[in-house]
Amino acid sequence: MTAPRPLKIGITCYPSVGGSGILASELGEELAQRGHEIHFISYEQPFRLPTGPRVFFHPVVVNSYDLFKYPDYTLPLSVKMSEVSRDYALDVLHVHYAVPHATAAFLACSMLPANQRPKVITTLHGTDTTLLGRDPGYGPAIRHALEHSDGITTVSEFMRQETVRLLGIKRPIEVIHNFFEPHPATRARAEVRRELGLADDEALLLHLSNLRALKRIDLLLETVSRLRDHARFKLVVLAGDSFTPFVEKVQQLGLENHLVVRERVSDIENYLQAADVGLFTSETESFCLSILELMSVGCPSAAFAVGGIPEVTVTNETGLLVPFGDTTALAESIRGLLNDPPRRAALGTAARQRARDHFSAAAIIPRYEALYRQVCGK
Ligand code: GMT
Repeated sequence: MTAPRPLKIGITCYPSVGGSGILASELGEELAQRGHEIHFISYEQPFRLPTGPRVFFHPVVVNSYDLFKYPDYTLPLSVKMSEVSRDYALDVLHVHYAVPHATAAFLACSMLPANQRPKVITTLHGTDTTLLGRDPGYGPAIRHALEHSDGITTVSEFMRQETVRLLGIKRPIEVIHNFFEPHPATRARAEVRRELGLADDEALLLHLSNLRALKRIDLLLETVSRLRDHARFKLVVLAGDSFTPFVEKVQQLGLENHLVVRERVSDIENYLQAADVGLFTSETESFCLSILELMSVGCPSAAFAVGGIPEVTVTNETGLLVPFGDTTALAESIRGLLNDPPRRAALGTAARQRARDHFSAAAIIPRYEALYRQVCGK
């Protein structure tokens, strides 16, 4: 049997630091390694843009006009998507995060003759459904774009159910969980811990996020302040945005000596492998890619059991989950883990195995490839 021909795939995502953009970039990298031709279309190079053959980047140029009170991105994006689809004869346009990417894909296809239209796959990542989906100014447009996508995927079963509940989508929605494939660390664990100022007997609690309101950094700081008198540790925050708004709270809680912040880190594997426990306090997450990133290097996390997080990590097997808002229980969980290195190691080993079995590139990329082939065959 001959191998199926490689596909030409356009990927539109947010290029900034954020789970959906990271996932889209890694997906493009994995697909290119499998022989497909990948065309990223966005206003900037994705934060972790893969390099190598078969990977292209097409910038969207947005001009500003005095006439407009609000700059428009959707129209120039849709024009670029239609041009790239036509010029490179794309088979598939895969858009990550519905707003405005799914609408732009719909417009892009409308601008092309029927025989030049790529198939459109929309992957819903989180607040495109849970926040914008319930906004009357966005919901109907998101629903319309989804109804016209050739395939819809969500990154967790939680997200699938929310999409049905909030947007009333009746068409099949395929759950394809996120994946993560760690690159090898380039610095030794001891060196990274030294750089972060950790003493030999201090544990490294790691938090990675874009610090948006729903990440509940207030609860993160509250949790570590409860831990302060019971353990030797530093909280390291890899921040995708400025940490300045939280400095006052850090001072109020007297946590200055327990906190290290690094902004816009791109070599995250170096920090992942240096961590002892991950700590997350989001009020909602469709998935929480950061927990998976830590699992993939054998590090368990403690978090609130919200949204899709229980699909990613299993409490008492690969990490620890407590009810939302219970910072006392969260601090207790971490204290238990720090005081019991064999248990921490066992959870970490199980976490790495679960990441490999369920959320590795080998487990997930064939699912996307099968979906592309299925819609292209229609
Ligand atoms: O939906 C968002 O808030 C943005 C999005 C992002 O771009 O970071 O985050 C979502 O997508 C990630 C990748 O699929 C998930 O790991 C995050 O859990 C999810 N965030 C939320 O659901 C709040």
